[in-house]
Parts: sequence; C-alpha cells; structure tokens
Amino acid sequence: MTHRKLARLHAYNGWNLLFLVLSGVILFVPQLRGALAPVRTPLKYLHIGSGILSLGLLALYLPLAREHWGRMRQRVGQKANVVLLTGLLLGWGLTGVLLWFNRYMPAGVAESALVWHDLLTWFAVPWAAAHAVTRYFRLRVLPVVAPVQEDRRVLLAGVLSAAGFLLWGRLGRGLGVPGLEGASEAGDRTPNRLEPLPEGAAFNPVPVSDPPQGGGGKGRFRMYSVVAPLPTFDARTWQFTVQGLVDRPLTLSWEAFQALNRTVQVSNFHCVTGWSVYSVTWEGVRLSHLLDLAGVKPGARYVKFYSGDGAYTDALPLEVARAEDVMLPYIMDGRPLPTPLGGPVRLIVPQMYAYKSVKWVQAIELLDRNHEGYWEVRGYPNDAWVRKEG
Ligand SMILES: Nc1nc2c(c(=O)[nH]1)N[C@H]1C(S)=C(S)[C@@H](COP(=O)(O)O)O[C@H]1N2
Ligand SMILES: [Mo]
Repeated sequence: MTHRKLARLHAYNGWNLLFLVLSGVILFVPQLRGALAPVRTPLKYLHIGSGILSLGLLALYLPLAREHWGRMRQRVGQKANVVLLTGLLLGWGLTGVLLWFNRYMPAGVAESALVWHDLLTWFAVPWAAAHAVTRYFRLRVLPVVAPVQEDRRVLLAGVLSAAGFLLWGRLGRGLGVPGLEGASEAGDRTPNRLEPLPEGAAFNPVPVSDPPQGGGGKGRFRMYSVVAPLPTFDARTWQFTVQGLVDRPLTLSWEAFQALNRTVQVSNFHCVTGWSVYSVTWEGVRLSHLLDLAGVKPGARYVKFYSGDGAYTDALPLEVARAEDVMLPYIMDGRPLPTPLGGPVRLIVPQMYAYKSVKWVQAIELLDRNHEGYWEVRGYPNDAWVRKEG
C-alpha cells in the first residue's frame, strides 16, 4: 500500500517539478520578457501555486518517510536522492516565499533569496534530467539491478549533474544569461564592467565628468528589454521632446540636451523581481529642470514617458516627477550610459521599482490623467514605491 502511495507521490512530484522548472526558466530568461509579457503575471502565480503544491506533496511524504527510509536499507544512492530532493524543495520553498513577498523585505534579503533560488535551479535541472534518464533505464531496460550497480548509477547521475551544472554556468555566461553573473558576483561588490558604446554609435564622446564621478555601482544590472533587437539611435537624428500640457513644447537635439544643466546623484536601483544595484552614480538632467523650461500648465497632473523602443511607456504623478532625485541621466558611473542599459538617455526614479525607470526615453507628455505603464497593464502593481532599503 505504502509502495503505491510512494509511487503516486513520486509521479506527481515529477510532473510538478517539471512545470516549476519550465515556468521558472521562462520567467527568468530576459529575452522572453517581451514575447511573453501578457502571460508573465499569471505565469508567476501559477509558478507560486505549483511551488506550494510541491511543499504539500512533501508534507504528504513525511508520514511515509520512516518506512520508505527503512525499505531503502543499503541503497545509499536512493537515500542521497531523497535527502537532496527534500533539501531542494525546502530551499526553493523558503527562498520562493521570500521572493513572493520581496516588496516587504529589505532589498538585501530579496537579493539573496533570488540568487539562491536561481542557484538551486541551475543545480536541480541537470540533476533532475540525469535522475529521469537513469530511472527510466532502471525501470524499463534493466528491471533487475543489484543495489551496488544502482549506487554506481546514482553516482553517475551525481557526476553528470555536477558536470551539467558547471557546463550550464559556462554556457549561460557565454550566452550572457545575466542571473548567473549576478549570482557569482553577488558576494564581491566589484564595480560594473561597462560595455563600450556600439561601433559607429554617434553618441561618443559624451562630455563625461572630469574627473569621473562615482566609485562605481555595486551589483549587476540584468539587462531587460521588451523589444528585440535593442533599439539603436543616431546622435544626428535623436530628439527629445516635451509635449502635452506645457506652455512651451520643446524639441531638443542631442547637443541641446547635453547643454542643459547637469546634476549628479548616487542612488540605489531596485527591480521588483528582487535584484538591486547599489550606489550607482547617475549624471544628467533633473526632470524638474526640464519641466520648468517647458512651463507646466495648471491642469497637468501626470507625466508620461515614451521609450524610443516604440513599446515601453510609464507615467508618474507630477509631484513625484518633480522630486529631487528623479532625473534623466546620460552618464553612469562616470561613463556614457551604455545602450543596453538605456543609453543615450533613460529615466531614473530611485525611490520606486525600476519598471518606472523607462529606458531610451525620448519624449515626455504632460497629462491631466494617469497613464498605466507597460508592466502595470500586464499585472505589475500600480504602487511602485520601494518600502525597504538595506
Ligand atoms: N524601454 C524599457 N525600459 C525599461 C524596461 C524595458 O523592458 N524597456 N524594463 C524596466 C525594468 S522592469 C527594469 S528592472 C529596468 C531594468 O534596467 P536595466 O535593463 O538597465 O537593468 O528597466 C526598466 N525600464
Ligand atoms: Mo524590473
């Protein structure tokens, strides 16, 4: 009886784990953000639900564990699998719950939870694959296996899994999968290695600070874009416009934009998915300065931002838009803002989650009503205030 129960639990757990890993990887891969944007939020909740289910299955296993353990006797490999899986599920569960509620956690806690959640996944994927393959052969092809042989097989699975883990790390890095880099560098807060501006980009040279400002951000940006390939711009045709409820609509060339009063700030950057970059030095134009130049009409209550990628928008209430630290930087850590991170010019709203910080921003519009941004209409909270720092 127990045996059948165990077999059923094992099957449910296997399928559930497959869904967890697939949905988790889909949520993680930056290149899928645009294509899967409409289902991102529902998928996240399915993933959370599936995670809760896996903890439920673990709870159902507990009363059977003692008998199961006794039955395994000398099969060290099997025992190791059980311990490993239990550890994985508990680790995923704990970090998953922290991530689920990351908006109420200090940023450092959310960040570690994210790094560990990812690391456990990169370990589990090759292990589960190796386990599934060896188990398939054991059940179908080699029905009678002496425990010793079986242990060898499990050992092989372990070795394969470790090899896969390392290989994936290499591959992931090669493919520029950002989480892996973030994970391996979360401990040492080295300055960002900046990518140079793309060949032929006519935005060089930006008159960077002399001497360069800032000691370098701590942490790593995960490069996000909802469009692919990334947009490109040319300094000769690039324009920044201020329109809507203003006295003097503005159209600024790249030269004119750089001629605006420049300010510097050091601030932290938080993504709502849990990662952060600390102490980034941003240099550029204060949004309130631009608003004053254009002259905001009395009826205006919101500022809408348009990205030059043609897809991404967001908006801020006018009071927020006028805050000291809301700015349009084009220099980051003393160097021209790299194109993947929103260069030549992006928006920065340090006190809100970074989905408000529109990249490649090229136009702003003063409105008398709110505009729901790209991610807000796709399920991100309208309240983007960061509650906790640390
Ligand atoms: N145009 C545009 N701006 C954007 C996004 C985007 O996909 N496109 N992603 C937002 C989100 S969710 C985050 S966390 C930050 C990420 O900034 P980064 O790509 O420089 O790391 O940009 C924000 N601004
Ligand atoms: Mo984000």
